[in-house]
Amino acid sequence: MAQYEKRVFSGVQPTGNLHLGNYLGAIKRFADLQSSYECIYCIVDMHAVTARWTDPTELRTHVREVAAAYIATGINPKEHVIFVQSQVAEHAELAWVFNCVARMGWLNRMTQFKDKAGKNSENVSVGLFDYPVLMAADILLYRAHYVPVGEVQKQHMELTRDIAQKFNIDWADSIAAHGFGEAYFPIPEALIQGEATRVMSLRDGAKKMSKSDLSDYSRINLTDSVDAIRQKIRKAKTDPEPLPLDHKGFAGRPEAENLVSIFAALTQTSVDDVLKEYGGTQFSAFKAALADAAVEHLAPINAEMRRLLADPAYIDDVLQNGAEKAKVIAAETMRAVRDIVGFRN
Ligand code: AQP
Repeated sequence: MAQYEKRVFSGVQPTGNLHLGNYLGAIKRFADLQSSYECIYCIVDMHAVTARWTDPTELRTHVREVAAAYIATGINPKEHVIFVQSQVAEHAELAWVFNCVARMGWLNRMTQFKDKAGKNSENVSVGLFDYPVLMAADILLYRAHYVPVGEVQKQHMELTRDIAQKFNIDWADSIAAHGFGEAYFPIPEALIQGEATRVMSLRDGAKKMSKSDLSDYSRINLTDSVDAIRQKIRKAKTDPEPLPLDHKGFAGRPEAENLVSIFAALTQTSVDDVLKEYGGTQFSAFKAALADAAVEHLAPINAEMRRLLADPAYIDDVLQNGAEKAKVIAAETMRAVRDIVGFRN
């Protein structure tokens, strides 16, 4: 394996319906980072059960789907690490230590919990509330420097940084005494980049595109056929006005802004450039161009995912190898953390 100075970590939940938002907001950039950093990409099945338990067979199928998406989008599993969170017990172990570092007030401020729990906060699992602490453990277990994520994870990334900082301060003497210098955990940086860091639902520009949306027409799935992609874009909600000439024209038009941002991200241009070309155009013409761009971009990924999913033994092999590599790093971190906090090794 090549030597890299810095490490990247990110994860995706195997909750089915992997969509264009997951792709443009996160997965698309995973492969781009592998030439500069050591990359560790996780399939976070322990997060996937925080909202509800899934049928075990379905969960394993969804795990393979995320692995297939990682490989199909260009991540090289020989050079980098693709693995499943529940195969590395240290994620849960470090999360416990961090449960005793994080403060209730910090977690009470997490807006994603409020959104996901809604009016049902007394009845959701403790795991859903604690999700951001487990996420901090995922990242810091590998002492990662960079974390490519969508905009929705911004607040959780700030919490991860707070946990790393508090751990480093609370245990500063022990960290130094054990030869780790001034700080044990690096303070990780979120990479929230691109023109589509928050892709919205195709049915409602005020709602994020989401795996759990009951309407399949709200999202483009990475496994959608060419016909389905074209039909979903044709039916996407818009308004009767033509495309605006500049950014200001998006005021009160979230669906228009969403489709233009998706087009910019897919064609690797900027929203401004898209408006230069399509400003004043009717949506019917723009949607046809958007559908072409989406198909051109997603069809090869879709075909490669299908090819990989037809060979589950290969995917399982990649995941087993990945878990073995991840376990080496995770064990080293936990050994150090046990020394630092006074647990026995
Ligand atoms: N709509 C989105 N636009 C941009 N990025 C997004 N991400 C998720 N939705 C969008 C990013 O995808 C990565 C993996 O997400 P996740 O599996 O942790 O799921 P999530 O953030 O809870 O959102 P989902 O996928 O839509 O699932 P549900 O239905 O459970 O809410 C993350 O980097 C995320 O930011």
